[in-house]
Amino acid sequence: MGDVSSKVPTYRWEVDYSAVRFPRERGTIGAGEMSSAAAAAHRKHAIPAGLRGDDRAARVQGCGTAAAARSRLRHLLNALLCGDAEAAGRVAQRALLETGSRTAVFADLLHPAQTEIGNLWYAGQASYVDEVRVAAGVRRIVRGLRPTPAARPAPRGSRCLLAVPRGDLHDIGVTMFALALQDHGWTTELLGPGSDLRDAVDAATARRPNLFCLSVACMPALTEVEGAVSAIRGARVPVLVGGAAFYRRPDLADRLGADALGTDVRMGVVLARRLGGR
Ligand code: B12
Repeated sequence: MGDVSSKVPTYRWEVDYSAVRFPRERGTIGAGEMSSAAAAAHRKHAIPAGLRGDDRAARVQGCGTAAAARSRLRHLLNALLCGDAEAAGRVAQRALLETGSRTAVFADLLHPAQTEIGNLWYAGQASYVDEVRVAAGVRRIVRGLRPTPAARPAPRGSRCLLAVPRGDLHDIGVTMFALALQDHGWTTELLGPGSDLRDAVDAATARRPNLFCLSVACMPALTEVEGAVSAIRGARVPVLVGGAAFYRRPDLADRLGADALGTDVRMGVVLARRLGGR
């Protein structure tokens, strides 16, 4: 494969990146944006040292240095903003080739790209239309990456039920997480965004998976989610939560009574293994 950078056109939105902090340079969440209770909860759930945005993390990504990782992210963003699906796909496929891990591409490239689009929107440098175009491109890439089975999968027969609250359209994160779980040996069942949380409770209590996962971007009434989490845990099924709703309020995971919060797909598979408990 040739040099990706030479093939990616420059988008007219070419952004002044000095104004935008990359998510991995400031950790997973800007602690300054949180209340002290939220910051304490974030520390409790934080990604272990070594998985942050430094050169060490860049090496995990197969990028060599943090600067190379930023450059790859930038090429991807430009291609996605242009609607150049082919160029964007090439950047992601190259990352997959170098890391040999779909989970790494999700956690270290595609998730940060989406976060960056959110930041650009906040900075007034990307529009809603850009956001939708990029999301469509990322969805396509997610579905086009080949499975990369993990060397040490979860025990045979590990089953996970995943759900999103009714009407929550943010399906990219939960799709990535389901695929990463599959690469780590899990059988996954995803309840669609049309289903009620009561359906999720019924399914979890009837099917008794090893783990129940809830992905939330738009949080429904907290009492409703608390009730569902409590009923599922009452059936002795551990509950792992994640998604954009927890970015600035990681304390919500405790409030909901969840067993743990996974702030990205890599941390999610580690926690799933721990909670799945076999
Ligand atoms: C793309 C996007 C959209 C797209 C969604 C397209 C799609 N098919 O998914 C569209 C344009 C449709 C959209 C709509 C809206 N959006 Co929107 N959107 C985003 C954006 C820019 C990126 C989301 C994304 O894909 N992230 C990438 C994925 C990979 O990240 P993720 O979901 O967090 O998943 C990762 C981890 O969290 C983890 N994970 C995910 N789930 C789970 C579950 C478990 C158990 C575990 C362990 C881990 C895990 O693994 C993933 C990979 O690492 C974010 C901004 C941002 N900074 O993220 C806003 C954002 C999520 N949206 C937001 C809002 C408010 C909306 C709207 C209400 C806007 C509006 N006024 O219309 C609507 C709601 C529509 C609806 N009914 O759901 C808010 C949510 C606010 C909050 N809860 O705090 C955000 C954060 C933007 C903001 N304002 O700050 N959005």
